[in-house]
Amino acid sequence: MISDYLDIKEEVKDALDNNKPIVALESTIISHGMPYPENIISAKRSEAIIREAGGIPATIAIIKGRIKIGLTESDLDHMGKDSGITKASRRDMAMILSKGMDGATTVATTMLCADLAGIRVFATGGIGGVHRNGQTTMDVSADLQELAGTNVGVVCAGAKSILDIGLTLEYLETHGVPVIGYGTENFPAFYIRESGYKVDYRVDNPAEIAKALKVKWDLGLKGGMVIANPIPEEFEMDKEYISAVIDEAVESAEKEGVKGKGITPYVLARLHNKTGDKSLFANKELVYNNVRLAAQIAIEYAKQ
Ligand code: PSU
Ligand code: MN
Repeated sequence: MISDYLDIKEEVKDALDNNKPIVALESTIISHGMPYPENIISAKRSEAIIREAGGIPATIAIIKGRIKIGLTESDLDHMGKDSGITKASRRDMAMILSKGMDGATTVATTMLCADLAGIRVFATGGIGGVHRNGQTTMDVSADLQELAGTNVGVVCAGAKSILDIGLTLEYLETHGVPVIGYGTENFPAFYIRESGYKVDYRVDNPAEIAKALKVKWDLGLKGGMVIANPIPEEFEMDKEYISAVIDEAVESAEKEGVKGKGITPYVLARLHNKTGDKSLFANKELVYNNVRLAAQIAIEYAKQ
């Protein structure tokens, strides 16, 4: 039984039983996406924003081989402080659970676990995608495959241009994943509001997004939806500046021979170091902006 592997926190269980709005949050962003202690500050602030907006947060992680749906404060501290926690993507789940290990859930595994629990809305910073040169290396984030098949709406600030955004959008199109722009026609690129690529549809209010999710799943169209929410203007970074830093970080990863699941965390850490934490500040603000929108979508979704 699936329930044998899940520990659902009491308030999340209550929310599930009573159709209250819930927003799932990932833990790779805590353990591998941001440095300590900003990672924990950001995780707690995200939960608080969801509550202020009238939702229930459910941060997801694997602790001692158990899938936790909703973390306690000490769980959050553990995920942020312990530097040895494995980044858990879909392929890692069975081993991490059977060995009783800890695992930080990526977008892919947070979707997977949210779906197991019955949570339909999830907020993060940026999704993984097709890496630059992915047509040769075949480095395509498992996040995209999960979006293709798992029924969870993912609110994000687009994808970082450490990836090939054009190929990422092609992949999503092939797999039937709608890409929605919240208040914009342009697919955002994390630190900047416009990547130069278009979204499939622009939607200007959370109720319309909730309706689209319901219609999609009512029709039996399996898979998620990318709800791309641009970073607020006041926090947007300078395009030339951040592009140059990203190029340098991607080159450095190549030169150092960083491979596989180590690439994204390596590049993120390098960006934070090279920008004197300017990118970390932007990262936190765009996450807060995303969790706020996700709470509004979850509230509308619960009304249907
Ligand atoms: N992008 C970010 N911050 C992150 C991640 C991506 O800006 O923390 C994390 C997410 O958990 C995402 C994962 O699911 O990296 C993708 O890793 P990979 O490229 O190895 O699939
Ligand atoms: Mn990869």
